[in-house]
Amino acid sequence: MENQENISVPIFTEVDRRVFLENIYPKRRPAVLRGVDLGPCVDRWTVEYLGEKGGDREVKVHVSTVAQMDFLHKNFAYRTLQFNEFVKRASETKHSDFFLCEDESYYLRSLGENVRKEPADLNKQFPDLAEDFHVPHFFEPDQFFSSVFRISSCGLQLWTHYDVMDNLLAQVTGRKRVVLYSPQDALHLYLSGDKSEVLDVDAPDLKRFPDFVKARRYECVLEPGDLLFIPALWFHNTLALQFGVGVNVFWRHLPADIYDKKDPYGNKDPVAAARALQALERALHALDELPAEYRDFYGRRMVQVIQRRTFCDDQDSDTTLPRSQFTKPG
Ligand SMILES: O=C(O)CCC(=O)C(=O)O
Repeated sequence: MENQENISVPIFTEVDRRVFLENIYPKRRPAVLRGVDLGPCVDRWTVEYLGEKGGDREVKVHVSTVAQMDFLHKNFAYRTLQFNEFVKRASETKHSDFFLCEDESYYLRSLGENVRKEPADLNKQFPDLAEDFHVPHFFEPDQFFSSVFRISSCGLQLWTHYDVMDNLLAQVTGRKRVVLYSPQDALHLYLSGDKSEVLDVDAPDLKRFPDFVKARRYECVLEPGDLLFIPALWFHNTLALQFGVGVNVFWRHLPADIYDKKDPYGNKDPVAAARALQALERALHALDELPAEYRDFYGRRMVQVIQRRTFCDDQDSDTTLPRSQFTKPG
């Protein structure tokens, strides 16, 4: 694709808690952490072992007949399978038992016990497998939000989206390509909520999405045993280059009361942001009372005010505290 260079996500080795907290975390940029001890899972998690230890508990999985899953137009189906059967099917390319077609692909994003209320936690849903996975101690325990299985058939791609928590994505087995975009490039990603409408990040439809080329593309290929730090709000798109098993651990970046309490997925906008977005809808509704020419004029003025008051082009600025806690009023 024209005009789009890849920026490689830096790879750090010999990362311990101190190195992470001093050199990586404050930059608020993605980083691959190679060689961190993830525990015996890296050697143990074969298809057979996962099936045996994960057992026959039921999981709700995505089933897709195409490589690029599209959440906005729902080009995949949700089906329920026993975990051991799911792992077996996800690891093969042709299936004797299938839902839609014999070469369908599978994806699991594990969920909490009470899907609507509780975040996923490997320790609760898969205690025997959780023992094999050592969560890196880079964050404070009270920042922990959820730990989520990400198990994917080879070739399956997950839509570009952001989450509101910091994320350590552990690629335990299999290789995975991850493409990322900065939150500062949000305007070029054609967002619908937390997802980009641009499905094919490698060959985007530039007639529909001409500004997509302006988004700076960051890329890395995760090897088995790698951890990827995805700071909150960074967009990511994953492509399983092989059948693979990952675990992503979400951590709160901000004080707990900033987040929506009814958010088991870690992707609902913080309460203040949701309020601001609702207020914007109300403001736009008020402009509807005016003719187009006036709407245009006041719309432009509003954009300018928003830009002046919120944009912060300095990537290294301190985003660890809400703005009101470090800007002088007035
Ligand atoms: O690894 C994947 O398949 C997706 C990861 C992801 O979207 C996440 O960790 O938020």
